[in-house]
Amino acid sequence: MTTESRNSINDIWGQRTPHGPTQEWPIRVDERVLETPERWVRGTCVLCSNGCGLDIGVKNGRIVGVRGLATDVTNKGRLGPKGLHGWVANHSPDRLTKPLIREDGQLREASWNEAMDLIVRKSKQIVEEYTALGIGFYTSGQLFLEEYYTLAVIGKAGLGTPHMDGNTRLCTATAAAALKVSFGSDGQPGGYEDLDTTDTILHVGHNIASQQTVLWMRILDRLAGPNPPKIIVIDPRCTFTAEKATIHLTPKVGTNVAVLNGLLHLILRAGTIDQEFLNDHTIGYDELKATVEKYTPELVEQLSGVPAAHLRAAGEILANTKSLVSTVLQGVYQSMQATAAAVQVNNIHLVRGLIGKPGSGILQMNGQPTSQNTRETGADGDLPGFRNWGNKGHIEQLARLWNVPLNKIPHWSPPTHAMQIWRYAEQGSIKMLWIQATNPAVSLPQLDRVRKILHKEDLFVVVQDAFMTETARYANVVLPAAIWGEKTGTFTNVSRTVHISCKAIEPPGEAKSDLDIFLDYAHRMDFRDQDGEPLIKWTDAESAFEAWKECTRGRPCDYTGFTYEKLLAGSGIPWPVNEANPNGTVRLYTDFVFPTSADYAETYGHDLETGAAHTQEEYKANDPKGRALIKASEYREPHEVPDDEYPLWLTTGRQVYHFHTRTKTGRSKELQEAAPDAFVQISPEDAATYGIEQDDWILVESRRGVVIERARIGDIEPGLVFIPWHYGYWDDPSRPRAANELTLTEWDPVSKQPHYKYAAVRISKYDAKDAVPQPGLMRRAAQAATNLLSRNQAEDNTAPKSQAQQPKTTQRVDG
Ligand SMILES: Nc1nc2c(c(=O)[nH]1)N[C@H]1C(S)=C(S)[C@@H](COP(=O)(O)OP(=O)(O)OC[C@H]3O[C@@H](n4cnc5c(=O)[nH]c(N)nc54)[C@H](O)[C@@H]3O)O[C@H]1N2
Ligand SMILES: Nc1nc2c(c(=O)[nH]1)N[C@H]1C(S)=C(S)[C@@H](COP(=O)(O)OP(=O)(O)OC[C@H]3O[C@@H](n4cnc5c(=O)[nH]c(N)nc54)[C@H](O)[C@@H]3O)O[C@H]1N2
Ligand code: SF4
Ligand SMILES: [Mo]
Repeated sequence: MTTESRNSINDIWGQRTPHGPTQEWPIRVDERVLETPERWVRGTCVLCSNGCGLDIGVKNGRIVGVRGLATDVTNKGRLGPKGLHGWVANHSPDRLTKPLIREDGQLREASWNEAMDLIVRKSKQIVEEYTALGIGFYTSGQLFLEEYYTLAVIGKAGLGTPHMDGNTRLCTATAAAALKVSFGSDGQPGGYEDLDTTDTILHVGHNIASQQTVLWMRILDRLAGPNPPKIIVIDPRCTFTAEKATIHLTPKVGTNVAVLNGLLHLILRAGTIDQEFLNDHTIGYDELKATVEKYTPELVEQLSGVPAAHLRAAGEILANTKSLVSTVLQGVYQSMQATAAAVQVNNIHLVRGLIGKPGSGILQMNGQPTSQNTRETGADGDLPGFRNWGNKGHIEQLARLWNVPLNKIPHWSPPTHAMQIWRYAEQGSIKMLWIQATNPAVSLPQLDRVRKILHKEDLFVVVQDAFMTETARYANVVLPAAIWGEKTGTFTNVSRTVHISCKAIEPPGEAKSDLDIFLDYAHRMDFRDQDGEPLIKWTDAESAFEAWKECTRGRPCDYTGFTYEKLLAGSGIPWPVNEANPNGTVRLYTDFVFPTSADYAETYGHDLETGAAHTQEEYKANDPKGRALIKASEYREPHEVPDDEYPLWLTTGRQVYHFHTRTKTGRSKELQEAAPDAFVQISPEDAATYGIEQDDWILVESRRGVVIERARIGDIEPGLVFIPWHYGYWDDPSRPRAANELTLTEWDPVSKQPHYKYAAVRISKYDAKDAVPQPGLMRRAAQAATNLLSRNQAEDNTAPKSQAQQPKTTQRVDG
């Protein structure tokens, strides 16, 4: 019998528990169990970056429900719809339970020994013939810290390949880049606690109401209490978040820098800058002043479409507020001038001195639950412990720690970013690509290209996942992974708060944790240190964590004061945790000293326009020595803009009920029924122009591909269409429907994050039965549909399912 504290599908955020700036956020425990658990095991939700503490209810070796952890600083007991429902995927009957090996074009079951032996033979052969540069790793923002660190050491000190990055490149590379540009290192300056007291909240390209539902509950509770904060939202769509805004600015996609420069212009003009803070703690203000001078509200209106009066109203709030929390996410990170725009948000805080003080903080948001750890451990294009690849001293620290020769660790250039790894695989210099916990055949831009790469005969693809994803179908070897609830590990949320999540049940069949898979690989590859001892000296999650702690000593993300025991004590704790801060650190930079000095900084900076990296010498010549860096940027037009042929803008994003490619949420009956299929959201004006009615089928075409979706009309600016990108082909291969068929292969020059948030498209009404096939068009649609499945499973299925088969949804357009 299901017991739930609320129906989170209909009531996404639950009852208000109002609080004012002087009160603590009250406790409210959310729970959903299918049966009464025999025991509760400590866990943490992995379905977004919020990191909500919870208990996993277990009965007869199965998960039967979850309950929010009342003592946890992050959520005080609350859980959102994904947290309350997503765990059912653990027991889905279609979990992968055995390794698979491709033989004669077909995947067949194999033993672990056989599968790992094949991977090891292949690795050795490639290293021998082409060096370790023939091997690339494409990892995730969804493994645990201990797993990433093990992988990072394997890649950097075992094999010695620079080709390792995560899907975090698609997700939070810009968060890291913007923090490095302004403050010298990754690490969020503020904490969630600042939301409890702040006067103003600025959300830029972030639909927090849908994407971090529990953090939004915290804000809703402020709005319901005394002295509520003002809220400014910058988003071209009318989202759930925008509904609550004091001021909602709706710029054209890709114009964030114009809008933010306009806001800076208004703040400077108001004369409310903190001159003393600027003099003592920053460098670069004069350049910013000169740059934003010309971004008058009138010019910004011309560039972005935001009415001058709206911009002025937002500028007035930002110029006068006594405290400010800003959150930034994909509407910035995946849009034009990503890093440049994210940095302008940092600049708003710096010019007003609103940083390192209670109620003032910047959350350059994360999206995935553990993407902070991909970055910390260097399993992405960074080095472990926020070290600087251009600083020889930092490489020496790692060489000493791992006891390997300095030159074993690739540091002659920055680690290869994901988009380049895929390019190398396309070109053939990467011969083996090991993909873990990510589903690029749905999540990367320009899917037709991605499928072709995965399909290449000379690319050996290993996929490590819990399900037979669209990507796994292309693999040469599939490794069945244990997931959340089936393994122990730690991870860090966007508020720098580290949580532990424990093993509650056994994984299905022969599935193994990613940590055990990596350890097995290291053992079989016989990686050694300079003394001939095994390179990887740990054997389980806790010993991996202990090893990691040493790697962070003295770095901004100092973990040395953590233990598993401390993490189990009842709440998450924000790093740094060390001798000086045994109970963690809610807010960074309270002394206004930033990690920018040349010997400490994680980066020597980039030109925001071209992405060109500065050298150590250049940086040292003007060592900021602890001052924050103010970097200005001119607005540049997006790379692809609507024209006669493709007259509309496309943007893509998420819905509240699904997580990414739905491998978990799509297996929850309740979540899937709440959001059963993709759609294309269009304005009433455009619907009238094209003669389109609610729920009509629409053909959407870009220069790269086509999709066929149903129309949802409303809550969007004319000229813009939106498609949620959650829907691939594992549960419906009948029509091209993945938004990434349409998106473009371009990326930000600094963060290298791809641009998912704009592309030029055209739309037309599509009737599967009556459509007169247009030459070219139908061929492309047909080709797209047949390419959707794998080498061995492609079906010729060119038209959408009949309309009767498709569930009609009456639900409002989700923000
Ligand atoms: N329910 C749910 N929650 C999630 C996830 C999920 O899949 N589902 N995924 C998690 C992950 S990994 C991430 S990264 C986050 C993402 O969280 P968000 O960034 O909030 O999600 P998106 O919907 O991708 O994009 C946010 C908004 O950007 C707007 N936008 C598009 N183009 C522009 C632009 O040029 N400028 C501006 N200012 N806005 C623009 C879109 O209209 C959209 O509302 O969510 C996390 N939480
Ligand atoms: N058009 C468009 N595309 C986008 C975006 C967008 O806004 N628009 N957003 C981008 C963003 S921000 C992100 S984060 C990416 C996400 O894109 P993906 O990472 O491709 O999406 P997921 O569905 O989360 O894939 C995670 C996979 O890991 C598996 N998995 C879960 N837990 C484990 C585990 O413990 N071990 C292993 N081995 N596997 C596990 C899941 O079954 C799933 O297949 O997509 C990007 N793509
Ligand atoms: S807000 Fe995020 S971490 Fe919290 S319950 Fe929802 S999905 Fe899980
Ligand atoms: Mo993400």
